[in-house]
This record gives sequence, C-alpha cells and structure tokens, in this order.
Amino acid sequence: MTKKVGTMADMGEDLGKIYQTVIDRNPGEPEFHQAVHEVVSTLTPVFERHPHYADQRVLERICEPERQIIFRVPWMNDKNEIEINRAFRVEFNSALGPYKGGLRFHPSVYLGIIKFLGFEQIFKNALTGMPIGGGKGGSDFDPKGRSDAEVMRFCQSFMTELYRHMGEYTDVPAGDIGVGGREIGYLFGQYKRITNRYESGVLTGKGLGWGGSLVRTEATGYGTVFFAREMLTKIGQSFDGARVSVSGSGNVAIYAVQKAQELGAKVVAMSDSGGYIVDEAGIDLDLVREIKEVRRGRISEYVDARSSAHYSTEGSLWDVPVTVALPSATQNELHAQHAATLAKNGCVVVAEGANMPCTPEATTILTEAKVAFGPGKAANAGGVATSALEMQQNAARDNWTFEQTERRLEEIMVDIHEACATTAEDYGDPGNYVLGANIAGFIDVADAMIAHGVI
Ligand code: NDP
Ligand code: 2IT
Repeated sequence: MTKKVGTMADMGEDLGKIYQTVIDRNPGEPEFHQAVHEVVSTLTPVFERHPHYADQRVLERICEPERQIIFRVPWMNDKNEIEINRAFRVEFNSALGPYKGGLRFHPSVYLGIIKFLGFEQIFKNALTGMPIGGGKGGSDFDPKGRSDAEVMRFCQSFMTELYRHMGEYTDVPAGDIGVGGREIGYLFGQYKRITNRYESGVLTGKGLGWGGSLVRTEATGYGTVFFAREMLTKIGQSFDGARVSVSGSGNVAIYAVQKAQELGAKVVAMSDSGGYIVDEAGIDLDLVREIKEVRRGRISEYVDARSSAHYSTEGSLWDVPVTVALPSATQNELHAQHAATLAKNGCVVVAEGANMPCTPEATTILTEAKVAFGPGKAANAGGVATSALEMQQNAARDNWTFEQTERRLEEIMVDIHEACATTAEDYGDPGNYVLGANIAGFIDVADAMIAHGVI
C-alpha cells in the first residue's frame, strides 16, 4: 500500500467516498485497492461532463464483482500424498460480453490479486473493442518443480469444479503467469470429458491442432511492442537502433523481445524471479527460449553459453540504461527508484507488458520526468484481443493465417493507442495514456450497464 493510495489526494469528495467504500468493503487487498485507485483518480472530468454516471451509481457497481467463486482443489502428488490448494474465479463484469480473462497459478495468488487483475481486465477488454466482459481466476498452486503428471492432476481437479461456471457464452478463461499451452491442454481435456462437449470457444490459448489461433502465443508481447511503437512514433522516435530492456522471461517477455528485435531494437536485458541478465551484444532469444520454454530452467543459465553476458542478483534490471523499458514480469516490480534511474538514463518510453508492474510512485515519477507511460490495460491488451479472435475463429469453425491474424492484432493495438491518445486530448491532458485508457474503457462499460438497467 502506498501513501498516494491512502490519501485519495487526486479525487473529488464523491469519488473519494466511493474509493473509501471499496477499501472498507475489501480489507487486506492492497493490490485491488491500488488498481481501483488508479482508475478512480482519473474519472473526475468524466463525472463532471456526464453527471448521470453518478446518479446511476455505475462506478460503485463496477467496483463490486458480479460473482466471486472460491473453491478447494485437492490432488495427489507423485509421492501419493494429498495436496490441497485454494482457487478463485472472479466474474467481474459482463456488460460487454462473457467474462473473459486468464488463470494465474502462482504461490502469491489470493483473492486480492485476482480481484485487481479482474478489475483491470474489465477496462482492458473494453478497449479492445471486442465483445468481451472482464474476469480472472487462478490458484496458489506453484507449478515450479512439479512433474507434468502432477500439473495434469492439479489441472484436472481444478477443472472438475470450475467447469460448472464456464461456457463460451458465460465465462472463457485463458492463461496468465504459470498457465501456458501445457496447462490449457489439460484444462480443456478435462472440460471436454466432464461435459461431453467439444466446446472450442470455452478456453483460449489452445494448441494449434485443436482449436487454437495462430499468433495467440505471441500476441501479448507483440501487441505491447506495437503499442510502444505508436508511442515512439508520436514523439518522433522508433525502435530502430533503440536500446531496450524487458523484465521477465516468460510468455509476454519472450515475444516482446522477438518483435522489438524484428523492428531493429537492441534488447540488452531480461530477468526472472531469481535475477537478471545483461548482454551488451544483444539478447540471444533462441537461447532464452531453449532455457525457459524447453528446459523450464533459470535465466542464470544464459551466461553459461554467452561470454558477452553477465548475470546479477544485485541492483536491478532497471539500472541498465535504455531508451525503451517494457516491464513484463509481474505487479509492482518497477519502483520509484527504478523509475528515477530510467528517466535519468534517458529512457523515453515505458510500456507495461505485465499487469500493473509499475508502482503508483513510479508512474508519477515517469510522468513528471516526461517519460511516455503506457499502462498495462492498454499496452498488453493484445493477448486478450487475440483470444477474442480465437473465439471468433472457433465460432466460425475457421482458421486464419498468421499474417491475417497478426494484421488484426496490429490494427487493434493501433486503434487502442489512438483511442487513448484522443481521449486524453479530449479531456485536456494530451499524452496522458493512463487517463485516456481509463476514461475510454470506463465510458464503454458504463454506457452498456446503464442500457441494461439496474442489474
Ligand atoms: P509467465 O509465467 O510465462 O512468465 C512470468 C515471468 O515473470 C517469468 O519470467 C517469471 O519468473 C517472472 N515472474 C513471475 N512472478 C514474479 C515475481 N513475483 N517476481 C519476479 N519475477 C516474476 O507469465 P506471462 O508472461 O504470461 O505473464 C507476465 C505478465 O504479463 C503478468 O503480469 C501477466 O498478468 C501479464 N499478462 C499476460 C498475458 C498473457 O497473455 N499471458 C496477457 C496480458 C498480461 P520465474 O520464471 O522465475 O517465475
Ligand atoms: O491479463 C490478460 O489480459 C491475460 N492474461 C490474457 C487473458 C485472455 O483471456 O486471453
């Protein structure tokens, strides 16, 4: 929890009261408070321009999830011992379509994390322009060090409860931290077995041979780079020849690096939860993929094969001077001090590949230093947008080519950038992507909710 979150400094009295109610009704969930604060603190001009949003109490309704499911996941490990995890699905808002959002398997998962992610997802999904509502789920299960058989048994037990809440017109999960192609396969298999339905559109991020979409794997990282490219263009710069750092070395990070390199950037640093690597010769992405995707190893192994690189657990990846920083690991990984160092070293664009990786203080420092800042709900929306394209292909029983799908993704990211930029201008704060994203997303959701009546 940060000072800024506690003080309600930048809200009017009415919005401050709404935010205080969220804190009171959701104790012990600082990440959820932080996500709500970030949105509410930008909405004053909307409420001034459109007073009926206050009369309809639409913001209070958005802050209260439509449904929250918490369940037990018992399963047997390889030693034939019983293990018990806790799992969640928060079905936050269905004004624009079925609940849509990923599943996170990580030991840090608890209700507050899932609620922050679900809340962000509402506005992100609205920004994509696709017919998808917002939801998120996951478990405190830690897949690290587990055998494939253990992961399969966990996924089967998890789905044995979750399936009754899902459906292609109800709730459509996908991956997030700790949930990739392997996990989606086991989850889909169990859903199909229990329901006796080959309902392709019920999960996204599926394998290419059984209903998945080309580009979904790459989509979040590619989309973040497309968004950052638009931000750079706006200030007369480009990725060509730019130095870039990308935190994390999972799904989002790997494909952000790939697209940035394709656009001519030199990516010099990546990380995982153990530490970070710096390679002044430029990151060898094939090596990273071999370590992380094939061996499921540690990023430290990179330096064994690259004499130009070093690995560190001291300091931070954000100490490395770069023009563009793409935080793509996890929430609150980029702090005030990191932001100050990035700005001092000449960074001009920070775009969030992860969800809420920058702390509120870091965002303030970047903004004050005139570093363009792209918030996750806009910059990383390419993943869920391509999930919606996967649902579209499933509904039509069709498969699009890589080029066709990537073109759609690129158009969507350009449109989201444009919507954020023009909304920020319209509300008198050009260049403020946080304000633009929050207001543009909020208006779409609020208008649909009002049209649906008091439900
Ligand atoms: P992965 O599980 O594929 O990779 C996560 C990466 O982040 C790993 O390198 C991991 O390191 C690192 N990481 C995770 N937790 C921590 C932590 N507590 N501290 C430091 N490093 C950490 O996940 P994704 O790449 O899918 O997700 C990354 C971020 O992007 C998340 O914020 C997610 O919500 C967001 N996102 C993902 C989308 C998707 O389509 N997958 C879409 C939009 C946003 P290690 O290997 O050591 O655990
Ligand atoms: O945070 C996110 O947008 C995701 N993890 C992707 C969600 C999805 O349904 O594809």
